[in-house]
Amino acid sequence: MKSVIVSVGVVACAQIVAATPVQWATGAGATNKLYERIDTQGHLTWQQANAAAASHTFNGFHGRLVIFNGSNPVAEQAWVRDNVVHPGLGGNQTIYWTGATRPNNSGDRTMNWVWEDGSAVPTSVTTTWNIDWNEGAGAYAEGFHNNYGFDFGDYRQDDPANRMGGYIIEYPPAAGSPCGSDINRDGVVDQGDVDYLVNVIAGGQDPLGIDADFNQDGVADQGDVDALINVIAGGDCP
Ligand SMILES: [Ca+2]
Ligand SMILES: [Ca+2]
Ligand SMILES: [Ca+2]
Repeated sequence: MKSVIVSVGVVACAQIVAATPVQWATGAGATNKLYERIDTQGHLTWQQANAAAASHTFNGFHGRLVIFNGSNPVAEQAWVRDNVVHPGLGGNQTIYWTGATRPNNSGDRTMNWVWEDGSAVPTSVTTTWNIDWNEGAGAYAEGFHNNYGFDFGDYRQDDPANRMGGYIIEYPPAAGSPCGSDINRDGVVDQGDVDYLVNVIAGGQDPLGIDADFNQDGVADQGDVDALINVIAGGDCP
């Protein structure tokens, strides 16, 4: 069912010509988030990658550097490696930035890593990384390491040795639904989305921070609810 929703969304937004993000929709630990590898040329600091990730959009949702915050972060990391990072890379020795940073290279290597959203990276994840601080003193970030003999590791944010091949973006689960109709981001498009939207428009709590102007006409009102119901019933995106 979820794969059907994804394919509809891709068709409806065929004008987006960037590489199509891949959704992790099935299996243990599946996040329903969408992931995309962006290949770049030459020097790339973590700050540059972080800003670039936020400038990418898919189905109306902004991307951000990938973070592993699903129900099983270690499984999420492995899934992204196998399905997003590795395909097509071949034997190139290169690194792709993720959304994990550390302000310096002192203290316990597995501690004090922070995701781009401000939450702490659990040691269940950092203990799977090769943290060597080989690049000397400075601020670090974490990346997928292709063909280094290990898969995940630290690297200095300013890319001192021009090792970067790009960065990995994630989009929220709702980006996989037609025109963002999975309002409540639970992986299915149904009455729950209508309920969530109606509640937000009525002034209720909005823990997900949605854009309640579903039909993008500048106001959040009954017209947005009607447009969402139409999409759920199989109609066109507004
Ligand atoms: Ca290193
Ligand atoms: Ca939903
Ligand atoms: Ca509206």
